[in-house]
Amino acid sequence: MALEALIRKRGPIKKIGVIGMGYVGIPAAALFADSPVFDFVYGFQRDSPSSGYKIAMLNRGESPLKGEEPGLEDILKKVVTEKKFSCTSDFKKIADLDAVTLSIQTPFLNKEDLLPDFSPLTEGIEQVGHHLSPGMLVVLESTITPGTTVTFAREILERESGLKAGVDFALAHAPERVMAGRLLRNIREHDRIVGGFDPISTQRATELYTPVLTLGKIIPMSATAAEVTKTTENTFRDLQIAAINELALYCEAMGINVYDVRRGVDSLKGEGITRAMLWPGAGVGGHCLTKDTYHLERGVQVLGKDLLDYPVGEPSLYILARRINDFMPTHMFRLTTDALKRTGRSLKGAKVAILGWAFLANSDDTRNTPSEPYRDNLIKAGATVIVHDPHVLEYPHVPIFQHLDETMKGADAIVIFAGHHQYKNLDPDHIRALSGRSHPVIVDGRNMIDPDHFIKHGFVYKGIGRGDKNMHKILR
Ligand code: SAJ
Repeated sequence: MALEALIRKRGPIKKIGVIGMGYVGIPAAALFADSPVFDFVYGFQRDSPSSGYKIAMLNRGESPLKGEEPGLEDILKKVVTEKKFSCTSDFKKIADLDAVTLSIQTPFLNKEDLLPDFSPLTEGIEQVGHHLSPGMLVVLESTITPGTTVTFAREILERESGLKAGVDFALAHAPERVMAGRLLRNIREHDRIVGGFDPISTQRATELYTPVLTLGKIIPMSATAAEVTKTTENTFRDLQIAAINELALYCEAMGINVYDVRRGVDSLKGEGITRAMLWPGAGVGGHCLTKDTYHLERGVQVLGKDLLDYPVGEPSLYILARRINDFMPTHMFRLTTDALKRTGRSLKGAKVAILGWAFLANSDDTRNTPSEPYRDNLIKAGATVIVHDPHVLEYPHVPIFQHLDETMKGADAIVIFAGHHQYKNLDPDHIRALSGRSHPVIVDGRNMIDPDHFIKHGFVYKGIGRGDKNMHKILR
């Protein structure tokens, strides 16, 4: 029976499964369950030692997610009380459902060979395949390499079920666009890219997501176009950050202030005239921008193999952008070394205080933090390093201090890596007294302090993009 007839026979989507109770799956399941359009939602979670605890928590209407998620626990308590949602590790229940979404992380094993770690996602897809029934809709929400839905995922589903995509079941990719702290709002208000294996799959996936959107609209396309859209969103952001980082390095070399140039370029307004002038900084961390470029690159290598026309011998602009952003912690190391040298000190035996371990300002998220390679280089050079972060309480093998003064006692250099608001009003006199040095070094990786304020108090200043200040006269 053709897919359309199977779907018509099954009727509107009523029972939904969400696989992967993480920061993507939990709000998705809660919003599906809270919609009057749907009857019931199962949240599927492996009962593993590391995350099995989530099952009982979620069935009590409690969120296992760290950090504030406005409204999430209220909705969870509501849908659990109304018996519209329950969390289970019994994947056999998939067989009774009309639609299943998979929100399982796809980190990279290592950046060198662009091989994503698909094992957790594979296990989830196999589970769905085992219990797939005719007329069901399967949607992948994880960020995946372009081509994954219509090849890798489809092959597993067809092999495990004996059914065929586009004939017996609908298959789509609807990438998540959620950011911690705004999960529910993002799902409701962002437009939702919905990419089907075929038009019928796109239509069925549109039926699934429309009820949870408030301001957001559905943007239909093919599954592969949806995968390229998602990875491109972050690739282009990473590219824009690399562009301003490279400009900052140029401005330092030319002795000018990158923020003057940024303000100047930004002043060019008018329709159709856009310059995405983002902010130069000590580096790019997180689990989105550091990964999605490699997904896109791998996609074009696999899908566009031998078909890609590109300047011979030239590296991918996007990979080069990654290299520039990953160079920024190295540049911070150079700035630190040069600043210490200006007062006759070397890194060997110097005490360096790193302010900020989180990869993002005012956050406790430390994934792929640029502070880490910088700290590794300092230790290799024989420096003593102490790390401060008001939001990060612990990190494997790195002691993190929450008391700022403690961190700066006896420091030869203070280096700002995260734009936490605590670092906006550092007092030069106080820090100088704590450091006990006549000319302490301060390196500003996030444009948090006023250079003159510190230079006047005898500091040796270096700042990303501050070519106008980085060779200042040492006062006092
Ligand atoms: N960064 C800069 N300069 C900038 C902006 C960011 O150096 O101008 C650095 C940050 O310090 C951080 C890294 O880049 O180390 C990433 O920052 P981010 O603001 O992009 O935050 P992420 O990594 O959490 O990105 C997420 C992405 N959201 C999803 O994938 C759903 C991204 O698409 C969003 O654009 C971004 O949040 C956002 O705008 O908040």
